[in-house]
Amino acid sequence: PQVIFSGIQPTGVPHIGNYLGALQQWVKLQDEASPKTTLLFSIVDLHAITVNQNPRQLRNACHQMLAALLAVGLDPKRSIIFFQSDVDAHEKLMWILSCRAQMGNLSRMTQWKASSKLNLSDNAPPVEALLNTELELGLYSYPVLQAADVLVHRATHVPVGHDQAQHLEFARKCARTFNHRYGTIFQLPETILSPAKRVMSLTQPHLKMSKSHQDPRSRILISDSTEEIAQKVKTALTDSNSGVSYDPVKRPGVSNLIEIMHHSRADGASCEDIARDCENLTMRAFKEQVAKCIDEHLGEIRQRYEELVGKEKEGYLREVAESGAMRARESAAKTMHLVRDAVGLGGFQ
Ligand code: AQP
Repeated sequence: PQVIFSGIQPTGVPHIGNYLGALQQWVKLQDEASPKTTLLFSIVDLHAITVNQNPRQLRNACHQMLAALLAVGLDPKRSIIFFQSDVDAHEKLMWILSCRAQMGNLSRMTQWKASSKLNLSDNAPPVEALLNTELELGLYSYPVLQAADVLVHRATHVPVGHDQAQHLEFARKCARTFNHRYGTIFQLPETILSPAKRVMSLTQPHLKMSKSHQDPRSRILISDSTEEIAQKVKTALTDSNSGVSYDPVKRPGVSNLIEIMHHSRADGASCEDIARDCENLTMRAFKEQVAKCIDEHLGEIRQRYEELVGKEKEGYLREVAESGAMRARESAAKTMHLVRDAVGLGGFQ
C-alpha cells in the first residue's frame, strides 16, 4: 500500500510559494488518494531549530502552521498531521542512519550552504575547510533527519518542491545503504515533484520566496488581507519594459507574477496564454489583475485560517496534534521494531 509523507518547517505563516509548491499538492493527493493509502504530514520543528529560533516564537509558529495546514484543506480524519518532535522515533532512526551516512555525501548538499551564510563555493568543500568554520552540526546533518522522517514511516511517495529533490535522493541512498548492510527493511521513496517549480521573491526575483527572509514584502502569506496582497504585488520588483511578456530569463519579476497567476487559476491557462491576454496592459493594471487572482484563490483559506488561530480553537488544535502524534508513533514503532532487530540493538526484543 502507498504511504505518502511530507513535512514543512514551522518558521512562519506559509507563503504562496509553500502553498503552490507544496501544500496545494498535499491536499490534492489527500483528496485523490485511495482509502488504502496512508498520508502523513509533519510540522518539522526539529528541522526548524537547525537555525537559531526564539522559543516563544517557535511555539507560536508551530500553532500557526497547524492552523494553516487545516485551513488549506488537510483533513485530520484522513491525514495524520503531527509535530515531528512528538514522535521520538524520528531522532532515533536519525542516529542509526547517521552511523552509516557519509560526510562526503552531506557536503555536496546545496541547501545548508544557502542557509549557513558561510562563504562556501558550490563544489563540495573539503572537510578540513569546514572544520575551520562555525558551521553547526545540525544544519550540516539535517538531511539525515529528513531521511529518517521519510524512512521511519516507510513512505513510498514524498511530494516536495524542486529544492528538496537532492535530499530525497540522499534519503534513498541512506535506505539502500541500510538495506544492503542489514537486509531489506526500507522502501525506496519516490519523489513527487510539485508542478509549481519555485515561486520567487517579490522583491528579489532571483531568490526563492522564503518564510524567513527579513523583508515581509518579499512574500505573500496565506493570511494576508486583500489590501496587503494588493500592496505587496504593487511594489513587486518588475522592469521598465513596456507591456507584459513571459520570459523568465530576461524578465524574472514579471514572469514570476505570471507563474503565480498560472498556478492560482483553476482554468488551466498557461503562462504564455496569460502573457498574451495581458500583453497590452500597463504594469499597474497587470499587477491589479495578479493581486485579484491571488486574493480570490486565498480568500477562503484566509477566512478558515483566521478562525483556526482564534483562542477558542486552541483545544481543537491540541486534539488534532495529540491524535496525529499517536497515529504517527504507531506507524513509526512498526519500523523501529524491525530496525532495532536488524541492527541488533537492545538486549532483548
Ligand atoms: N518559494 C518556493 N516555491 C515553491 N515551493 C517552495 N517551498 C518552499 N519555498 C518554496 C516548498 O515548501 C515546502 C516546505 O518548505 P519548508 O518550510 O520545509 O522549507 P523551505 O523550503 O526552507 O521553505 P522556506 O519558506 O524557504 O522557509 P525558511 O525560510 O524557513 O527556510 C517544501 O516542499 C519546499 O520545497
